[in-house]
Amino acid sequence: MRVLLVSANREQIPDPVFPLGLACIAAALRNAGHRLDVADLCFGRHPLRALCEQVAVFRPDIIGLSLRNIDNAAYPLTVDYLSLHREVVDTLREVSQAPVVLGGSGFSILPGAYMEALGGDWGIVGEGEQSFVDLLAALENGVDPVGLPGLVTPGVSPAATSLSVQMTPVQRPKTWWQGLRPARDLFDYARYVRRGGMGNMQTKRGCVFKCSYCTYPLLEGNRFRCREAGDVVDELEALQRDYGPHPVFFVDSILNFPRGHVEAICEEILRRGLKVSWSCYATPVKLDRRQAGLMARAGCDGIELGSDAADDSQLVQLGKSFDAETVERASRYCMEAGLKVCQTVIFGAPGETEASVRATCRVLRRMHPVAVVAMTGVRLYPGTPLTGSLVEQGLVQQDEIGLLPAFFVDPAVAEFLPGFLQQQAQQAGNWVLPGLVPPLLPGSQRLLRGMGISGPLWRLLHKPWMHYFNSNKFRRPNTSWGVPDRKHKLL
Ligand code: B12
Ligand code: SF4
Repeated sequence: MRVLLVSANREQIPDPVFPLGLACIAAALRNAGHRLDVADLCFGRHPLRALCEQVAVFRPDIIGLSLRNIDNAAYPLTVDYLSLHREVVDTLREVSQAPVVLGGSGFSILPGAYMEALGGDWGIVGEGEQSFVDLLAALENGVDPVGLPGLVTPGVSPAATSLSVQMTPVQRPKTWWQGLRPARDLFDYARYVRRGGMGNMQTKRGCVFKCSYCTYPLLEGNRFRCREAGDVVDELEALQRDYGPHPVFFVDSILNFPRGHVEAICEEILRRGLKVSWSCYATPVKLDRRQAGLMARAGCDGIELGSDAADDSQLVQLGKSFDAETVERASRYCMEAGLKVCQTVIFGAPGETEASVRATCRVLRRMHPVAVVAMTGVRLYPGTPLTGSLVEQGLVQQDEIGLLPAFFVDPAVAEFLPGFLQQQAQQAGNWVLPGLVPPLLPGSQRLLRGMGISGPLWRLLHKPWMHYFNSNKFRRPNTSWGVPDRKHKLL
C-alpha cells in the first residue's frame, strides 16, 4: 500500500525533537513491503501547504498521523495542541480521501476523546509497529480489523478507551527491538541534530515504578523490556558514522534501572572505544558510585534526575520509591563522578504544604545541581493512580479529565507557590519554571545552537552569564497564578 506518515509535532521547546516513534513505524512498514512517504511538519513556514502538495504528488492509500504531544504539560502557561491537530486532519481531508490512522503517545493518553475530536478513521494505542502492519494487512485483504491489539475504532465512547480501560489489549512484544532500526533516512534527522542539538535513541520500553501521576507505565507497560547492550551500541555507533559525531539523548523512561542495563551499555561503549556524549533521564534508586562513574566514563555528560521532591512526605504522596536522603546521595555520587545533574521537581501535588515546599528547596540548594526544572501543579492524566484517588475523594470530577489539560495544585499552597518559587528561581539563577515563566524561546535557542552549542541546554545554566540572564526573568516575581507575560506565545 502507499502509506503517508505524518508527524504533527511542531513544538520547538525545549528543543525540536526528532519523531523517533514515527521512524520506528516507518521501519516496520518498510520491512512489510509498503511504499512510504513521510511529512514532518516540525520545520518550515507553511508546513500545511507543503503537506497538501506532498499528498497531491504521492496519492496515499492510507495516512498515519503521529500525535506525540497533546499539550506542553505546563501550568498555568499551558499550550494545548488540539487545534493544531484538528487543522492537520482537516487539511488532509480536504486533499485526500485516504483513511487517517491516529497514533503516538499523545493520542494513546486520550484515544477515545481524540478519535472523537479529530474524526480519525482508526486509531492505534501504544506501540504501533506490529498493530499498524496488521491493520494494513487486514484492510488490504478485506478482513475486518476490529479486535486487533490496540485498535481504536470510530464511535467508541471516549471514556471506554482511556489507557486503563482498553477495548483490546495493547501489544507489547518483549523483543520489540529485534530487526527494528528507526528509519531515520526517510526524515531529515541531521536537521534535528543541528536545530535540537541532539539525536535520540531508545534502549528499552516500560517502567516498573508506580509514581502516582506518571503515564509511562501506561504507555509502555509496567515491565522493562530491555534491548541487548550490543544492539544498542551498534545503533549508537551507526548514528555517529552516518550523521557525524553528535550527542544523543536516550529517551527511556529511566535509563539507569534495572541494575545492570546501563552498566552493560556503558561497558560496551568503553570496550569499543566509542567517543560519544549522551544524556538521559535517571532515577536516584540504586544509583551508586560505580554506576555514576561508569556512566561518566562512557560519555554521559548530563542526567535529568527525576527526584520530583526532596521531602519525605511528598515523596510518599507522589508514590516515589525513595526518600530525600537517597536523592541527596545519588546527586552527590553523580557530581563526584563529574556528571552534570538537572533536578526535575513537581510542586503542588496533593499533600504539599509550605513546609514541604521549603524543605525541598532547602535540599535543592544543598545539592548544587547544574539546573532545576520545577513544574507548578501536577498534570492529571486519565488512568493514573493519582487521578483515580482524586476522583475517588471527590476532589476532581471524572469529566474534568478529558480533552482539556487538567492540573492539580493543593489548595494549601495555591497562594504561596508562584511567588515563592519565582523568588527561589531568581536567587538560584539556574531554575526553570516552565509553567510560570516562558523558558528559552526558539529565537535564543536557535542562536545558541547556531553558535555550535550541542547537548541539553540546561547544562548552560551553571555558567555565570546564563545565571545573569536567567535570574533576570524572575526579577519582577508575579505572586499570583496570573500569567506574567502573555505576549510570549509558546507555539
Ligand atoms: C524522551 C521524552 C522527551 C525528551 C525528548 C528528547 C529527544 N531528543 O528525543 C524531552 C525531554 C526533550 C521531551 C520534551 C517534551 N515532552 Co516528552 N517525552 C519523552 C518520552 C519519555 C519518550 C518519547 C519517545 O521518544 N519514546 C520512544 C518512541 C519510540 O515511542 P513513541 O514516540 O511513543 O512512539 C510509539 C507509539 O507512540 C506509536 N506511534 C507513534 N507515532 C505513531 C503514528 C501512528 C500512525 C501509529 C499507528 C503509531 C504511532 O508507535 C511508536 C513506536 O512503538 C515520552 C513518554 C513516553 N514514555 O512515551 C514523553 C512525552 C512524549 N513528552 C511529553 C511532553 C508533554 C513533552 C513536552 C511538551 C514537555 C515540555 N513542556 O517541555 C516537551 C515537548 C518537546 C517537543 N519538542 O516535542 C508527554 C506528551 C503527553 C502530553 N501531555 O502531551 C509525554 C507522553 C510524557 C507524559 N507526560 O506523559 N520529552
Ligand atoms: S516517574 Fe519515572 S520512575 Fe516513576 S513511573 Fe514514571 S517513568 Fe517510572
